[in-house]
Amino acid sequence: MGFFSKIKDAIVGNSAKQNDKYVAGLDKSSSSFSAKINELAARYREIDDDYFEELENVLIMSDVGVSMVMTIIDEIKKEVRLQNIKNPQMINDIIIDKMFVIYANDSYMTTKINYDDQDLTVILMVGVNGAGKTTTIAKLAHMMLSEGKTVMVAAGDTFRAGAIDQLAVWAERLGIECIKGKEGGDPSSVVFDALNQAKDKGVDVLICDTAGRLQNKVNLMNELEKMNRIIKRVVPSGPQETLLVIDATTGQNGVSQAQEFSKITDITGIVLTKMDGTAKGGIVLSIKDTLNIPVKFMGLGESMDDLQEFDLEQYIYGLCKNLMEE
Ligand SMILES: Nc1nc2c(ncn2[C@@H]2O[C@H](COP(=O)(O)OP(=O)(O)OP(=O)(O)O)[C@@H](O)[C@H]2O)c(=O)[nH]1
Ligand SMILES: [Mg+2]
Repeated sequence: MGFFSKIKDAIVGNSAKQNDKYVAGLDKSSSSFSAKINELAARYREIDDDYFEELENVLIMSDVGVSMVMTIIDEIKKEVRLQNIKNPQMINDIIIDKMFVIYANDSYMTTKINYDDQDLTVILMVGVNGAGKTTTIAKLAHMMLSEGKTVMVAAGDTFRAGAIDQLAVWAERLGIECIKGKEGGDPSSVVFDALNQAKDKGVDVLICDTAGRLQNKVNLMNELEKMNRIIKRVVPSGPQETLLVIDATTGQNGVSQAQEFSKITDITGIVLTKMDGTAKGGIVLSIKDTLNIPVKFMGLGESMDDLQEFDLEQYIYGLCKNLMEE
């Protein structure tokens, strides 16, 4: 059974299984994607080369990524031939299936945070400025607190004016401790300080903010290397997670940024922020295709509880629900 039918059976018409946050957060992407596919189906009487060319454009415009689109289109063509489908109205389930079968079958990718039972879990947040690192730290901390974990944050962005206060304000709201240094100071020494305090107090998780903007790539690389060295000195298995935060509204630029970052430091997971602000939800597929790093979380709004663990079925449902309802 394909994805389409599986998800349809599991989620459509079963409101208990529908995650409202996904549905609301992906509304822009969903409306745009479904509208375009439905519009194509209405305009074409028969599935022909022109139809496929337009379908290709729809996928590319949804930020799926060009090479991935080619593969998907090839697969759809094969299936259409195999099932001898002529009517574009009948193709929705094949499109959805082929888009996500590749994602799901390729490899199993965990979306769980790699918590350390034996030691402090250290999470490093990286990404270009404005991507949503600091906000995501607050959201993650909020999520962990609600799971009963103890959390501390380190204001490792000493570069941008106001960055320390921004994190400190979130920490106060969350009722957690924020370890900070001076603006313009050495971020690694802030992190070192935070590591020791977190260990002393037996905290479960330390989340470290970093600067998005350093003058150049070499500086950024050196900075992150130093931070990693210092973390390992205190927590040999750390950082257990280095999460790269990407602004989904930047589309293929975001994907290029991710490629650059993955050359600079080992990334264990991706957080896609501002999914609520984009109409091009296909970026998830593009990231999988170009980087093969799991998307672990999605930001679907600006408030504390607008972070969701990435769930492929909910994502597909959120993105394609208008194609699923009869
Ligand atoms: N709509 C929406 N806005 C978001 C989301 N995540 C972050 N933002 C907003 O994006 C803006 C930038 O977020 P920050 O968390 O400050 O980004 P940053 O990566 O820490 O930026 P720098 O500290 O400058 O490097 C803020 O206005 C956030 O409220 C999201 O999932 N959805
Ligand atoms: Mg920040």
